[in-house]
Amino acid sequence: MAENEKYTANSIKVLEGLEHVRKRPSMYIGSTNERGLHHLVFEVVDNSIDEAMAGFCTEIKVVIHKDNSVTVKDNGRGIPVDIHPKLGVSGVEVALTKLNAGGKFDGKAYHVSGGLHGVGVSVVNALSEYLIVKVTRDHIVYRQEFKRGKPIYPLKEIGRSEETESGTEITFLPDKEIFETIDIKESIIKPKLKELAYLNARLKIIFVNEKTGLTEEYYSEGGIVDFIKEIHEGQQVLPPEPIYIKKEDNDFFLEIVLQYNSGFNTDLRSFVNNIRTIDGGTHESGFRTALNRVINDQAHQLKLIRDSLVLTADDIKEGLTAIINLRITEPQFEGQTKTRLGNADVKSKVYAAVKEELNKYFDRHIDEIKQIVKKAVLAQNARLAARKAKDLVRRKNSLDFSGRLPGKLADCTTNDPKEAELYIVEGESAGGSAKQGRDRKFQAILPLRGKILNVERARIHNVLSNQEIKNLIISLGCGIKEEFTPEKLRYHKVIIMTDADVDGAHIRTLLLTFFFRYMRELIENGYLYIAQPPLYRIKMGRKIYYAFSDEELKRILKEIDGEGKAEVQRYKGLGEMDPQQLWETTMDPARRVILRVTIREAEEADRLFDLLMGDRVEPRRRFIEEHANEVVNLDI
Ligand code: 0RA
Repeated sequence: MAENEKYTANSIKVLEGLEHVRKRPSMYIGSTNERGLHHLVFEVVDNSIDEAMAGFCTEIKVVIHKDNSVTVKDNGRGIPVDIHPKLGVSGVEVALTKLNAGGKFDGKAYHVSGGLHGVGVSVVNALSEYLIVKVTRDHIVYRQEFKRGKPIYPLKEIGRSEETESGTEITFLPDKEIFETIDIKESIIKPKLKELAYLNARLKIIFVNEKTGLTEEYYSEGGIVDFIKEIHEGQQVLPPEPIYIKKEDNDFFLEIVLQYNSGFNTDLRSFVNNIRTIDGGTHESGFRTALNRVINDQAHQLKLIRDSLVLTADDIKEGLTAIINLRITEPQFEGQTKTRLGNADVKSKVYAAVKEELNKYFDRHIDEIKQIVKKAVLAQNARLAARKAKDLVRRKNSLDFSGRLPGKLADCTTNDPKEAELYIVEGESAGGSAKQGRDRKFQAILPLRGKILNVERARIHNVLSNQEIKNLIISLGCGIKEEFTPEKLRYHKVIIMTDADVDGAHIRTLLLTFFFRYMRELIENGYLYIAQPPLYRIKMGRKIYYAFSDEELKRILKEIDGEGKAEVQRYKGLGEMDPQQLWETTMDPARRVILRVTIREAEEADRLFDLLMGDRVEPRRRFIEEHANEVVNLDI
């Protein structure tokens, strides 16, 4: 293939690449909103920062012009101007038109890759209405201009600069056809440049905003140590001088600064190749693990705490501010916003480095480790005390009517306890009928899962861990035992409504026992009742009768004898009554019979309960013998 054919083929490829950037800008810069717009600026700045990290650049100037064009100028080596042997164009043109060329053919240690930065200045070029690059090398100044990524003319020599030996200056105007807005904001650019000056000690960054007239210089001799001092300005700190550690080899640079303040928060800021990793990652986790390890080891070695005591991560991080500045060759940024470091090997490398360097530091700073351990112990004690207090409050609150009412409670509309009634109903189906049949103005229904209650009845002593009982306590709102507050009771009639069978009797006994032991006053005040559902329904022609006992059934049948054939239905459970029947027979205040529970009855139930559930075999046997007939009857 002839040279010129090769060149033509290459430039077609290049143009196709830049076309794609313009067609799908979000694939390269994340979005075309304000965020994407500012990525352009940082992309260009990153290239100059790379040059500074490589040790060839000491000064970067960023200018926002009135028309929102931006100039980034550095005094690095300058993008190579010689003709690229394969591509046949200048290095400058390659850097600005070839995707992912990035201008870095030297394989230099840490330049940005992955993430949203690091896509290369060619992307900025493709998304700019125009871009002008000026390169100075050996005092010779070169220039090239582009329009929407395409060169207007090849790189040309335009003169000499006596004061500048080398450097790169790029001016670009973001393309209004691409971006939702091209308003470059000081509030976004300025803090980032400031941060970059801290992350790159002894690099001078000049920021000029011609739109606002602002000119500022950011320069830090101490780097991240100055950074943490600024964060902690005016605060009480420990130790007085921040702890600084550093580890560096061929393709790994790590520096960390840490210091405590008297607050309770943790401020961990990590950066990888100058990019903030807000979602953390392997470098952060390596640091945390090492810090916890070293502080515990030191505390034990120096016998500052007993062997069995472990300071947790929570204890150690309270009031901690730390800045991690990591540079590696091939960072893998993960997550939606590419703000978490994923490189697996980084964790162990950071861990080892921090452990070694921090131990070295503490070996020479005994006073500092003593004070830090003291602070962590204090944090631990405070945390344990706080947890205890919280648990106590929680335990109280769970039985307190301060939170929400249970979902199972169908409450009444009145707020006046004097007229309000609570029906405690055995079983969900009877509960459903009661909800439909009630007068919702003053009658509330709390269904209890009878089976569960019944199975758990033996554990009355753990009654407070039973969800059904908890619901009951919360519904009543008045607390229990010593904390029982009658003024808070939400219903002045509490009515137990259970089936007329042996399970129902068990549950009634359990509830009576509960009230007797936990809310005795409720009984003493005469608020507790037992509903009397009918046992039989007698239908004679169009007339309906209800009988509440066998005697009553006999009496009714006698009375209506001769009027025809009576249909008798025995109710085996509340669930067999429809809502209307339940209302008529058991809930309508005008027609129902409810029995007020006396203390004597509740006490009897409590004794009965103990007798039936307790461990005392002898009295139980005697009881069953004495009441054998009743028990048999109940079980039918
Ligand atoms: C490739 C090689 C060299 C420097 C650069 C790129 C470079 C790129 C940019 C972008 C903005 N400022 C920059 N400064 C330098 C090294 C050239 C050499 O070896 O002399």
